[in-house]
Amino acid sequence: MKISRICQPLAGTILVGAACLSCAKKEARKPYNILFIMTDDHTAQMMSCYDTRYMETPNLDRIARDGVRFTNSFVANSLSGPSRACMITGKHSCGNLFYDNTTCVFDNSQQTFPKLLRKAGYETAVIGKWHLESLPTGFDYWQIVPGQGEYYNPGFITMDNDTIVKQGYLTNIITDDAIDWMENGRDRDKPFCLLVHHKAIHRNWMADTTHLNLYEDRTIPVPETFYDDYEGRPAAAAQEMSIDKDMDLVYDLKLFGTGMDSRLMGSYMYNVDRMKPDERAAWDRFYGKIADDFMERGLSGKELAEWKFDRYMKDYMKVVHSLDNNVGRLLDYLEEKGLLDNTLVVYTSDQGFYMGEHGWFDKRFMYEESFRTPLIMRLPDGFTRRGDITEMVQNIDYAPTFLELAGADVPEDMHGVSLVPLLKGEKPEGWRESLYYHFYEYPAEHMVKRHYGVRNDRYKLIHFYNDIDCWELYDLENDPHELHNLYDDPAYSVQVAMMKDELRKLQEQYDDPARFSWHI
Ligand code: SGN
Ligand code: CA
Repeated sequence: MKISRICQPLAGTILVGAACLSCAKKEARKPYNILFIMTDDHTAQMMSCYDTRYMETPNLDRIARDGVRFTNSFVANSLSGPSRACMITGKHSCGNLFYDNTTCVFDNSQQTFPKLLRKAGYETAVIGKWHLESLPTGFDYWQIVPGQGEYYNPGFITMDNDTIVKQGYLTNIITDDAIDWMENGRDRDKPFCLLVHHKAIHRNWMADTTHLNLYEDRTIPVPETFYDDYEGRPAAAAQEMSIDKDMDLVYDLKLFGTGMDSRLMGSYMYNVDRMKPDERAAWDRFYGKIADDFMERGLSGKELAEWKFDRYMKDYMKVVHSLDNNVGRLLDYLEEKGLLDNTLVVYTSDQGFYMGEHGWFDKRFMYEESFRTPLIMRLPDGFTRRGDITEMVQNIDYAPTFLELAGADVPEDMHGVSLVPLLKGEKPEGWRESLYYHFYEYPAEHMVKRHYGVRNDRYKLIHFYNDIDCWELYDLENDPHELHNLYDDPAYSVQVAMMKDELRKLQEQYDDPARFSWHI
């Protein structure tokens, strides 16, 4: 898809007539800035603009209230590195060749939207989590955390490939650095595209010590599907991401000092040993009480599983709280500096997450909670669309969106589609009716089997492959929690065939070699 400029500069020409006057007005408009905030593992269930059951996120809600909320936003591969590669290239994993977190290094010589924006005259920067293994390219400025990053007194890799340690809590530091770059670092003669990419809310959900006491008085009911038995879904049964069985009492739930053994003790110690003495004292005081209480209770069975769920939710919420505050700081900065109305502010996550649904934490599956990702935007002047956008969108769409917004061409080989027409309130004809998904990281942590699939507004078809050959079909209208696999139900043979056709079509369209490995 090519975007052509409607208005060419007419140097030295006297403009007469309404059409030309509006043309001249458009040319006078300053190019839009882009502030792209992305978090890690932040799921829509934990944002009050999407879901009011659990917690309040007033600053994120500000973005949605003043702008738009996508209600059908998805990723292409629900894992950090791959998701970031899809986002930055506008291509599915089969197109950018970054399939998983464990074996891949991103080929940083390939085409990405920051490189194209730079060519179009933008100043580009990324601050925070990167997770693509090779160093960032296409940025005028970058400062990234190594790998997953550390919550406390974290390391950063600088542009001269040095590792430095900064003092403080990571979510605050990333925001400080982002504001500092906007204020002092950038070339003010150019529009900017700044990627603020947080480690929060990634495992093991370590809150800022100043927020430890939040949410402690809340009673949080387990979700409806917490006790899922995975009947008819062998791949779902095979995972290792159960709150009950796999969530670690020391590393994840911070029950240190109880004499309890933990496979992840080293990881826990690595993280808490980074704290300054006052931080560590506050931490140990808070979790020490919880550990004492836990030991006294002597929980087992369902009670233990629900206790773990409750602690997980509370820790996660504390980390979100900090994130929400820091998003507020960024919005305030833009407002104070008069930049807000000329900036597209995007908030999303690298994928969704399970908050106890199916009994899980983590992501990876093409089931709704982790296939979806939150997406809200505050729109700059000239974009009047507000409220919900219900079309199916995917993280491969961000790259073409930013390019179109910048007035740059969208390369033909990008798989994604610009969201700009949706942001303008148009109802573009022929909008996609189905989405493609492919997850590759197996065998690996959490043991979610490889799978690809297709989803339309009613059905979802998934094929788990590799050391399993298992198909699943869900009727999302009648079974929104995806508990009943209809694939072998003769009453659904027509839907199975229809979805297989669609899957084949998408695998051809995106040139995914997986299309050669199965037969109808
Ligand atoms: C780490 C976590 C996993 C998580 C992956 C991927 N383990 O390995 O629980 O699934 O990251 O997450 S931990 O013991 O290191 O916390 S991703 O968001 O980066 O893809
Ligand atoms: Ca993630």
